[in-house]
Amino acid sequence: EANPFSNDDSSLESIVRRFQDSMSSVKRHKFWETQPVGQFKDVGDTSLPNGSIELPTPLSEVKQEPYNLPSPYEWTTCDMDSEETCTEVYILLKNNYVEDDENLFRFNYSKEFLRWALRPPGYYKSWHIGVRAKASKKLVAFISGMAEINFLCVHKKLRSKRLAPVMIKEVTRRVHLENIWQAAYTAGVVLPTPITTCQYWHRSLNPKKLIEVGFSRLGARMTMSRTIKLYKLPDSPVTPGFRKMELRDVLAATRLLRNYLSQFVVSPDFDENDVQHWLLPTEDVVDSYLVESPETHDITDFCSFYALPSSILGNQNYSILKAAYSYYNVSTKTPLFQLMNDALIVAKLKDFDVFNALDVMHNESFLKELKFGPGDGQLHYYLYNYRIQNALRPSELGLVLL
Ligand code: MYA
Repeated sequence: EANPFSNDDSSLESIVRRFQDSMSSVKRHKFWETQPVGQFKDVGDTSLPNGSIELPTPLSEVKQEPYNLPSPYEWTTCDMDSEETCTEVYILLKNNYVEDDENLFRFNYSKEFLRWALRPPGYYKSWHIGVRAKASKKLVAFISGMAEINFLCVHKKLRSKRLAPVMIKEVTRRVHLENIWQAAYTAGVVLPTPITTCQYWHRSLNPKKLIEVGFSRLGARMTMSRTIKLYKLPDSPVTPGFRKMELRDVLAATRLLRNYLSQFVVSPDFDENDVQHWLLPTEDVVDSYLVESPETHDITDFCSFYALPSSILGNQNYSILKAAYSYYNVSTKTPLFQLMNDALIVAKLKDFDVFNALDVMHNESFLKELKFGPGDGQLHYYLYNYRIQNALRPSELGLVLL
């Protein structure tokens, strides 16, 4: 860090101010302060307009060559159609991706999941960016873009070497080359500046295992058998006409979703191709159910969740935590809490240990009633090159990223 006294602006006032800045609890972000994102210093400045922070430049002015990496490393484009490359990405993430604060669990996205998440309609291969060690060719870092940015991962042994900023700049360059100037991303860390901060809630499905692996704790004045009874669910869904989504439902589901999502301040603009890709059930990756009215055969309600297991680190008895994550849910006839109760029932039948949901969209209305408990994890949502002056409430957000 620069010496706060080294600048030649040496009025007492500015020395004091710079000293205070250097000591202040507001973290500096050497990289993020250079990027077109809402800056902490601008929070509350109502004179700044909502919308793009930087205007698009002509494509010919976008840097044509990749950014320079530190010399031991080289760029690689990860071909997710290749079984071998997909395995390499899978292994990098399995060993180095996101952990909880206590390092008990680490996300373990399956290969099938990665192929699904990284190859939606119209995806760009060049946005699946890897970094290899030149000498060994080992894959040591990854970042991917889908206009949402995800799976930023640097091998544990290469942390804090400022590799992440180069990777972010490189993915930005490749997105710009496709004439796209905005992106969405989420992170567990606070960066300049979240558009909203959401909380994870967890509904135990297999409380005994969750307690044994340290995911949850036995409540005060609770025994194991009372806890198991508390979380017990019916053996099958209760809503008449509740069934798995099929290919023939894509049009009806798209209509339902588009209509529902249009009420949120930030939400995806799904067409039928997107719905077929993102919501049509894929074994062990994503599951969707809907309610078909037994009388009219109209599709009136919809719920979905994706499968994201976590590795359990250092437990003798269990190695995998099976978690389902609430995705997009729409209720027009069936009360949302009843629809989600049916989602819990089918998730339990599929042997998930826990059902997770963020407090986005209308989720808050069912969380407590359905015995979800608040987690300690927070998830911050960000937009790149788009200012929203007033932070949103989680319930104003209609977007779930994987
Ligand atoms: S979120 C998941 C992120 N991955 C993990 O948490 C996995 C485990 N951790 C790691 O692999 C590393 O710790 C990572 C950082 C790779 C995260 N998002 O290289 P460094 C900033 C954004 O020395 P490392 C996801 O995938 C940090 O504040 N920036 O650090 C969405 C500092 O900058 P500044 C982050 O620890 C990703 C700089 O990096 C994050 O070795 C969205 C330090 O770099 C983070 N999660 O590596 C990316 N963590 O000094 C942005 C740290 O300014 C996309 N940093 O504070 C932006 C849109 C781009 C497209 C635009 C198109 C128009």
